[in-house]
Amino acid sequence: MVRRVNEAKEVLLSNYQPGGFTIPSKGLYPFQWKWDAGFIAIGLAHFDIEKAKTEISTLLKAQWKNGMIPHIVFHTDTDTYFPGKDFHQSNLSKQANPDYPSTGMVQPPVLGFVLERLLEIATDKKDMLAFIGEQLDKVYYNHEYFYTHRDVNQEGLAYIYHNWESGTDNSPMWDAIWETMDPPHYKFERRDTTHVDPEQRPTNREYDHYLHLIEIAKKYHYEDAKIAAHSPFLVLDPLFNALLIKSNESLLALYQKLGIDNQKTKNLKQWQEKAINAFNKKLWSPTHGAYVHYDLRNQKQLPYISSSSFAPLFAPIVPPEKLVALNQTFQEKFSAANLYCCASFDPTHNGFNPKRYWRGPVWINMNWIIYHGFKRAGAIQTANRIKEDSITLIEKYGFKEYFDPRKKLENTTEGAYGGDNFSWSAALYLDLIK
Ligand code: 9YW
Repeated sequence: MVRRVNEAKEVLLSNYQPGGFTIPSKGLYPFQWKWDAGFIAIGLAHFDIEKAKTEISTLLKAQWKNGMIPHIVFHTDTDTYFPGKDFHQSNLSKQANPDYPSTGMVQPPVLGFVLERLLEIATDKKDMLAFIGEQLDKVYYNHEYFYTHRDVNQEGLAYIYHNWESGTDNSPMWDAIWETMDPPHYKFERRDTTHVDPEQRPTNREYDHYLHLIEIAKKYHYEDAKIAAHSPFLVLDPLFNALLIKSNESLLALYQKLGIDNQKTKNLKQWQEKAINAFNKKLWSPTHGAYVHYDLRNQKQLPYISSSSFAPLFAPIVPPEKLVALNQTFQEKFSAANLYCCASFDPTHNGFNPKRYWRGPVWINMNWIIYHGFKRAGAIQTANRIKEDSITLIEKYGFKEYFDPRKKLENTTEGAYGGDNFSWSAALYLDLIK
């Protein structure tokens, strides 16, 4: 198939904004999203290193006083997205950054390993290392925030209080939590469904749950301890915590490159050891042969396998015996010859939906994480399959937001869904073809 390198660059440049950040997709997502910014910077680094650095520094300017980096930064005024800044009201929090209206929640902690990747890509290593030196403590404070404000049991694992914090917004695994809630039927006007077929998006009732969790957080002025005490959604997510552990590892490597050995690196090492132990104790399910989510509010594992179950492969987490079982689960459920890798939810489960958002479709950022995971584990064939499938999907369908895992579709108009010219699909394509 024909390479789409120039198109990928055009997607990123056309989504780049004068404020020094890149929107994920025109119309649909008009602000800066946290984990998107990280993946986008990796793509930009392949052809415009200055923009890659700016993407990160713009995001970090919006950091809260307590170290939190928000999930969306509302750099501009536009009412084409719901829920926007007037709904989230970050100014309710004493910790918020008054100069940057944002949401009061987070997204997966990608910045540590993104900075490490930027250093690998940069040709001028000295310049990039100087940039990293300016930013690294900010990322450290973000990790400190997770371990001091988001770890209710002080066990080394950070909780999320909203499905949007997971990045995997409407995964079927949240259904078990929605069943414990009965939120009001809110009156609101969805904006996403004016851009994308509602069949490919969450339902209105799902949005009631999403909004209700935010209302609870707002009631407590986004104070973490109060949210932890009152939110019906309190989850230890294997994707989120695996990326945090991976980023800890990257921060330590980068501090070492900068010749820094201090209290921060000591703390990182301590958090890391505790986190890896707790991860394997609490998030491993022998029944599933995979890592799963843990519902802290109801004190039980959520019995579902998803692409998040394999994210630990990307970090120094998985011991040899678990690696064998995890690989077997992956081969049995996710690598069927009639499917592109990797479905975002267990394709053998009846909750699997190949078209709807995080309930089944392939996402390029998850593929990038799992590809690096299998590579790290030495499973090169599987890693290459994931890489090749990602490249094929993009070359076949373009830079869509998510892709149908089924190779044979009844209808030829199917295959790729959600937003068009989606930034992280373009960015990570540029990285994967290297
Ligand atoms: C939303 C921006 C975001 C991603 C999320 C993805 C989707 C929708 O788009 O969220 O309204 O926030 O689920 O992971 O960061 O690309």
